[in-house]
Amino acid sequence: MSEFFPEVTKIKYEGKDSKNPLSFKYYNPDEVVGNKTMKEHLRFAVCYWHTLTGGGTDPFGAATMIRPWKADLAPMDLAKVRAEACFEFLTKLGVQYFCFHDRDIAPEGDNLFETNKNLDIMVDFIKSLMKKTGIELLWGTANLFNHPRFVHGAATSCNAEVFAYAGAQVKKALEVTKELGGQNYVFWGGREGYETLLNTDIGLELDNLARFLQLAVDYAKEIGFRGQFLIEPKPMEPTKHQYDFDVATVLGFLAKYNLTPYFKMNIEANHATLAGHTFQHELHVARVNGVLGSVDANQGDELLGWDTDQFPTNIYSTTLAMYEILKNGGIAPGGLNFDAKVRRASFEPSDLFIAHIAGMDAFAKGLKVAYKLLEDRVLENFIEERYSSFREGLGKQIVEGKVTLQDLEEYALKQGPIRNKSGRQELLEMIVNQYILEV
Ligand code: XLS
Ligand code: NI
Ligand code: NI
Repeated sequence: MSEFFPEVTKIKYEGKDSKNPLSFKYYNPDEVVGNKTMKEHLRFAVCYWHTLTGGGTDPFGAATMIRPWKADLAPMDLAKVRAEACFEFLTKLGVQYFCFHDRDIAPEGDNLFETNKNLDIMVDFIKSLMKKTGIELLWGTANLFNHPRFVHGAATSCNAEVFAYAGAQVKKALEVTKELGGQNYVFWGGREGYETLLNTDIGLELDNLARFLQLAVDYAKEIGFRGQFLIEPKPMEPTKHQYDFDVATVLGFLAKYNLTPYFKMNIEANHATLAGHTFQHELHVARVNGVLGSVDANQGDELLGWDTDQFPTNIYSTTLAMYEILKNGGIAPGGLNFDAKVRRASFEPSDLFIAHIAGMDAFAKGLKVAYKLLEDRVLENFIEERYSSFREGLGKQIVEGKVTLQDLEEYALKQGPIRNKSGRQELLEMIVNQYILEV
């Protein structure tokens, strides 16, 4: 096998004083934080679509990426060299997991039969690379949005033939994910949403989406696929209104269709911000509802209203994300998947390494800060005290469901002037900053 990135050797931890861009400054895989190593806490994954397949096109310009393989190879040959390059990349970076869509790893053939044949060949090929390198599959998924047949959506298409095609594709993607030992399976809504209500039957589309997910649950059971099912919320893009808007919306949908037991969430930072939430908000809502499953680690741009999928370098955000993940008791069997792409102008192969290193370091630092914040119970103690009125007297009775409106009236008529305490937001922000700077 030829080497694709000869200018890069295995990336090492050199510590925070290193000036070497191709080294970790904070991510030290074997360093123990609490009861786990950093590697076990963070469970990093590389995504195939942005890092191996993406070429850097945008609506105004052609691909810019210089990649160490020839783009004019026959489609299956190209698929194979990409896979080899992928495993060299992961090995040199020291990342244990990858994620893919069916169509990232193998090209479409003339019909579904040929397409599935291509996929089978590539799955065999990738399986042997996984065996050789020890790298594992975090999750698989089906691309139900790129091909023109999905113009009106997949499971929520107005066309039953498209529903059938999408079902066949998910069936195969589940088999392939199982074959490669995938620990999770992701449903991101692709084009499941609408552009205008003037031509849309939302009721039927949502019922169909639920039917589609139930079929996947049933088939997974039938073939013995035990990975965790994940839904990845997103509020918009590519459709104007995506059905899986945010965690709260998906929770309501799952409850309505009795699908709650089978799904957790894959939270993407940039999708949270598009929904008008912070990354922490979405992680937190998922966590307190017991559905925090995995993370697509990236970040958006505060000034741009689309899914820019930048590498996550904002330490404030990674700190609060790791705080939620630690409070969740970890992220396994999910992980931190870099659903992120280098900027179009960062077109050299070494930029791929630098970008991932930047993201891994930002999460490693976030992990350490979050661990210390939790160890010192900085926010916990404050929050506990803030709600202390619900642990005794009337508050306790409210929580225990022992009061009526008449009781409340009786109490309110008798009580003196109400006294509230400061929420001390600025104090807490000051303390979080102190931890970020000092840990
Ligand atoms: C798109 C999504 C997509 C999913 C996988 O915005 O983030 O990349 O993660 O289908
Ligand atoms: Ni994503
Ligand atoms: Ni995204």
